[in-house]
Amino acid sequence: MIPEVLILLAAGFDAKNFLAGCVMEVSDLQDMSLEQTLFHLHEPILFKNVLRSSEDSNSWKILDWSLHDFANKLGNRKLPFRVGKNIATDSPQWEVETPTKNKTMKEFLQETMQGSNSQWYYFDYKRMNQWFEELPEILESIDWSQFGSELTGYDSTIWIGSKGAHTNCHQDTYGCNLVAQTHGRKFWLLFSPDCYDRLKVTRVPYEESTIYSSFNFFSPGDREIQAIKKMMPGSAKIIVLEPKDVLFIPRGWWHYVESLNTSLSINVWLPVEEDCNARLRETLVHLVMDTIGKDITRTEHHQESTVAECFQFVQNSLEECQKVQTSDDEVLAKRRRPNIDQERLLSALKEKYSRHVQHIADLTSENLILFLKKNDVGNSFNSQRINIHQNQELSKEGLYAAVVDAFCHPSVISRVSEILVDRFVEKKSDDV
Ligand SMILES: O=C(O)CCC(=O)C(=O)O
Repeated sequence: MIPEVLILLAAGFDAKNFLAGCVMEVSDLQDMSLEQTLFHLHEPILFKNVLRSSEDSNSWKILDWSLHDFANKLGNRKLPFRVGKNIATDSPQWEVETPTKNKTMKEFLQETMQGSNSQWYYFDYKRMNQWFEELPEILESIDWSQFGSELTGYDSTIWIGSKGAHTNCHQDTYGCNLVAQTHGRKFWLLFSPDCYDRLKVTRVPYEESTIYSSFNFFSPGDREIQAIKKMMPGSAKIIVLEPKDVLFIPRGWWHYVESLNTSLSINVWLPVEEDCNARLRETLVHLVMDTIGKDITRTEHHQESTVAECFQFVQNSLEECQKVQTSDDEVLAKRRRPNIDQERLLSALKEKYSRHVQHIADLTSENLILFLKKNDVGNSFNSQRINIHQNQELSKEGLYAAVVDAFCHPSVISRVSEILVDRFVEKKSDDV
């Protein structure tokens, strides 16, 4: 059976495209289930202390286990941890620049919980069903049913890191995101989708379905602080997740994430209708990267393709866009909902889930600085910053990367994809 949440998500919802002025009553909103409500949110939201351990029906068994229990269940299995440094650097410590060390979870805990913390370790962005295939106990210890979804650990991604382990600021191309913090604490910086012209976006280094900001929020300097100062109120947010918290991130929100101590979190990406256009844009980036950009550094997640394969991907994604256009008549129209005023939506959510729903505080340059000082993250402001990319802009490699990056800039790729959609995707007659 396809869970209701997935049908709705697959049907997609882009509130901006809905008829303005057709506003739902709060009483209607109160009848809506949590999973339905999520699609309508334009802003991230925190479900504080929402996860229940095994005594409840919606159980997260993983919460019953300490990190040492978890390590015992993994036994001698070696996991690849990326190793970075807890120092201030000018540019981000990119994934492709951090070497990997294989360690058992026990070794990881021994080293990071007693060690000096001069290095951070991150077993990150790992599909649980690939890494824990023969450990159903672990895969079944995750349960998203509280959010109206039948998804479990088989569909989820895991992140295990020590203090300072971080994911550089980026936007995921697909879906919206539910993140569960099960152990330790994690700091999240969030920026609304329209901040991209302030965040110095880059596709270099290249990771499929990830658009990076070139800012270094681990040890931010003046340019990061200045950029934050110029952001519109409400478009930058800050939150620390603690065990049992769940964060919902709507489609397109940028995020920088950092472990404040040894931490474990799990997430699922939920598909949305607009993913088909995003897929087309990704196939175009893929084409550039595997042709003129084939010498650009990339993460191991990327599978190189021939030119013919790249064009096949473009064609497939155009066909998918066409399918979504035509099925819109039969399926999607029924699932369309009127535009929902966000404030009323939030107040209805709070009324219904008052114990858990919490607003996320706005980020100011002042609270970012306070945060960094209090937690001693990256020792950024007063310490010597290390330049790990000497004169990259002036070198031949720097120019090459800049040209490929310009071809892959989201505004360029969006325009190319629009032209292709106009040319190849037939609109419904009433849209023409
Ligand atoms: O936890 C992290 O380090 C990053 C998580 C993330 O990027 C995501 O869930 O989309």
